Amino acid sequence: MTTSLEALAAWVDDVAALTRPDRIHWCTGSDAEYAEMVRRMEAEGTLTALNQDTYPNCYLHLSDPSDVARVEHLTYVCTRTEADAGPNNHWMAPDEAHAKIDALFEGAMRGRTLYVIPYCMGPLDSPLARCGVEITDSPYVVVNMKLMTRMGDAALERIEREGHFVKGLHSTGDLDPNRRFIMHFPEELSIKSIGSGYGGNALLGKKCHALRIASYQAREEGWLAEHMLIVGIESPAGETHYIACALPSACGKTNLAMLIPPESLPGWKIWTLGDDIAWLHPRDDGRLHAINPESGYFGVVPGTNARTNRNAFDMITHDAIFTNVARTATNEPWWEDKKEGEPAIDWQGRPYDPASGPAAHPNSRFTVGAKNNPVYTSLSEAPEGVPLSAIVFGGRRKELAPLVYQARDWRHGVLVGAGVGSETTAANIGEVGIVRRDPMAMKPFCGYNFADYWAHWLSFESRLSNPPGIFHINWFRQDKDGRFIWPGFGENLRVLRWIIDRTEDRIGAHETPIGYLPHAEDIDMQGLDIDSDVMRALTSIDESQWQAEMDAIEAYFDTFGDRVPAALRDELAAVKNGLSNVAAKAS
Ligand code: GTP
Ligand code: SPV
Ligand code: MN
Repeated sequence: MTTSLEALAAWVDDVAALTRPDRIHWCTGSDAEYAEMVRRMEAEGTLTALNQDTYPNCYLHLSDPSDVARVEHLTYVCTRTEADAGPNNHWMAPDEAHAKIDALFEGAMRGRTLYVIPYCMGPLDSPLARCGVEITDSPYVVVNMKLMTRMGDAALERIEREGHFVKGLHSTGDLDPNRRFIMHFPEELSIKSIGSGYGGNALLGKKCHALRIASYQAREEGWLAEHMLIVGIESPAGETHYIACALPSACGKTNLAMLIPPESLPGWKIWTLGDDIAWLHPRDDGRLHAINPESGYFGVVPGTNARTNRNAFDMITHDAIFTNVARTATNEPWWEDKKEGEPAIDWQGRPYDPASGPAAHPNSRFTVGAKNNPVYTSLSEAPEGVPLSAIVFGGRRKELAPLVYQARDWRHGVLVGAGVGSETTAANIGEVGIVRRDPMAMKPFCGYNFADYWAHWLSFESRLSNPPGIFHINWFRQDKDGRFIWPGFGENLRVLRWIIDRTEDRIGAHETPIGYLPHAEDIDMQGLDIDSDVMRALTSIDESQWQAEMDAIEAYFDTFGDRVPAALRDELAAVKNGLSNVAAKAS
């Protein structure tokens, strides 16, 4: 036994009896252990060293071609009653789910090593952090968890002190999609995942624990677990505001969290606290505070270049793991839009041939520790987190949604979040580019019924005397030829400035039925050449398109029946009413 905690030792024994590994390894989290794992994977051929002169300590992993993204259709929330999981989740009765997945775990680790990974989500000394233990037979999971979480001895010490932890059981299995399941048991605080070695399916601290299980715990305990980046924005005068921003998968969180201010806005600084997940807690000061439970990034590679995001580009030139990118003839990693080098070998290890699709998989990823980021701030370790000035929702919408707008108040803000729609991306296996409802960017990640989740969000109105302002952004409007009309990336700082000025009551706005829109002159356009027609399109709304949108949101709410909070229905009715008044006036 390698732990003083009886419950943990017993669980590891039970899992070993079921899965029959050859060996058991308790992860310490040391650098030597990481190096040994890398060596082992190189020996078995599951990790390849990249060019060590230009990309020191960088490695490449190519996953099974059927295993390249999250699998929402195979992801289940197994609460006792189906209604508690809600129409937003796939559901299976807990007994049936355990039986089904345990049958697949039987003997699954024969010939393999069982790794026990104790980890802590959040700073090790934070009262807001929560611990878990992942059991896995994948050394790739071990090295990724080392880069992305506080993992090993220190976490185990805390777990032994507290006496409880979230249980996550993972095996790569045989990678047959017919025997792949990601199952969550929120009432038991446990997760079982088999048949995938990829990202959110396998790194159980991330989406499975820190969002699905944590969102369930957060409702019981009075906080929120959200799919949000956390960023600090320092003005030339030295005033720093913290903003948390929820965007669906592959819609710009990592890039916004480490944005580089354009040269025409001198003196502004950006600090990254988190790029994917935020845990939000009301505190005695009446404000909402945020911590990032993770300590590393699992970020989208394609699109990263020196012009779009120099920080990200530099961050992944050392001590990084790449998954499913291509390689150049000199063994450097390569991806679409890298803007330098040429692909020689594609993400499946074949000689590159443009006829067989992109060289790097569209959902190819990098894994790096947060301290690789040139604009990392040690505030990421602050046990109490940072106070939020604004919460920002958003989506990927080629039409309809303006560049930015502000909700009237908290309640209206909850409607704005609950109504988010976004085009699907390669982060999930399935069709790409279809608009779907993705409330609070949590469609794939909320561990309980969305209607109850919206009620929980609404309850913060009375818990916060000084709530953050709520906003909505869209970087992805397109012209008729499918080109983005907003330059995005560093230029997004202009929008963040407007948001901050609004929360500080420094500027006015144009009131519309959907909320406050910017006066075009209030967005600082110095040094940016954008057609005034384009700016007008980005800062106005088409009322009839918005009427159709509100109808679609209402129809979506209807699928949740009576559980939808009355206050949310009232907010929706008020917006609809406002839109029809405008339409009546116009005709
Ligand atoms: P997950 O890790 O899946 O949760 O994604 P994310 O929300 O962190 O998205 P990320 O920042 O990795 O961006 C995803 C893709 O969108 C990348 O290809 C980026 O290059 C692109 N992108 C990010 N920001 C912008 C922007 O402002 N404008 C445009 N046009 N593209 C952007
Ligand atoms: C996402 O899909 O939102 C991600 C990648 O951040 S994964 O970790 O695979 O969920
Ligand atoms: Mn994400």
